[in-house]
Amino acid sequence: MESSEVRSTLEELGWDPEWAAVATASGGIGRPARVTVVYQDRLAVLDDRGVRWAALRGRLRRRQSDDPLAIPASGDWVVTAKNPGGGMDTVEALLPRRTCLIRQAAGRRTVPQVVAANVDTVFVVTTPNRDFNVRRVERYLAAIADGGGAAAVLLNKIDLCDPEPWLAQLRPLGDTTPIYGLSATTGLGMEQLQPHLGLGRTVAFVGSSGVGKSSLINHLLGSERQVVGAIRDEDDKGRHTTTHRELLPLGGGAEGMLIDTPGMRELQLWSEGSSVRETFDDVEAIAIDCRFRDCRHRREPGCAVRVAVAKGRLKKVRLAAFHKLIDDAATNQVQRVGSARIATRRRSRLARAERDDPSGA
Ligand SMILES: Nc1nc2c(ncn2[C@@H]2O[C@H](COP(=O)(O)OP(=O)(O)OP(=O)(O)O)[C@@H](O)[C@H]2O)c(=O)[nH]1
Ligand SMILES: [Mg+2]
Ligand SMILES: [Zn+2]
Repeated sequence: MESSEVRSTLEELGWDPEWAAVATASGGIGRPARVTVVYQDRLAVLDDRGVRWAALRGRLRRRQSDDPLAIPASGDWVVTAKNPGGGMDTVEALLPRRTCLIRQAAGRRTVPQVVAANVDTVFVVTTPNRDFNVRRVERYLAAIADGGGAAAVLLNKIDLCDPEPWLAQLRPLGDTTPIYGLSATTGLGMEQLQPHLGLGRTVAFVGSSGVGKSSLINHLLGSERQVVGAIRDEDDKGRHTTTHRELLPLGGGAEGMLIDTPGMRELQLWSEGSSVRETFDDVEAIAIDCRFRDCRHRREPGCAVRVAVAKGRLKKVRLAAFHKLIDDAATNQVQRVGSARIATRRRSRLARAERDDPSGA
């Protein structure tokens, strides 16, 4: 672990009276600390004394084997205690999250995984090159809406081309989500991130490998703290340089905390479907005129949404993306309910086939 870590007060780390009340209610006795990095058997936590290792108490470890969401993640607040037997401190309690970004972890089964917790704003980073994909950004926004934090879309690397046509493609994603063009390399537009930072505030960077999440973080930190890796010439994709999610206080007189994340192949939505509708407020606005209140805009008679597509008032790809998200959310819900019971062989085979289907990506 780095010894040159920045010292922060608990308040700077985001602690407030509400958290104190929650900690008391949790029954965990000890010191509050914020999780920075999580490894298999231990985690690094940060408090006003600096950073140290901690291990989960048996009770918490047993709970997490039933519930993957009980595993602490970067950004979580925990209550820690000295280990009477010496050695690493123990994590006594995981405090309920205010916001959390969840994805489906890759693996044999569909398991939810917390990407980052207690984040005020999630920055979805994308780039004006061959890796650009509006639909992917849309999926990120839906997952963020589910988790409860605010979102902003960052079009990074605008030093490479005229960003306007790319920004124009992102703007229809919503009136409430800010879209910023910027460059980690030249610093152009970086000031747009400042309103999201500040005392006790936490932002997280998500997006495909190679979009420049770590570069943006280094620029904000004013140091080469995070390793950065070149993208591939053949398709502009990154090489998965960052391997761990990590919380980093800004320090150096600046207030706020940053969470770097490894580039995800696909943030597979973990969603109830309701926020899908929020993300597609343009589709919903037209759907008011559908004959049926629960119209799915597929083959129902009197569907105003399909009329809008036919008349060119709504893009066909936009409706397709809407359907795709609804389908993903439904699949996830089925799999989640399924895994809570005893999964039959057949069901897990089905889930696997669905996950491995490349057309479903
Ligand atoms: N031209 C230009 N290149 C950039 C900019 N930001 C990042 N890069 C380059 O893009 C490549 C990838 O940057 P990273 O910061 O490693 O990307 P990342 O999103 O952290 O990638 P992973 O850790 O793999 O998820 C590096 O070669 C960076 O130098 C930018 O604003 N402009
Ligand atoms: Mg990185
Ligand atoms: Zn309809």
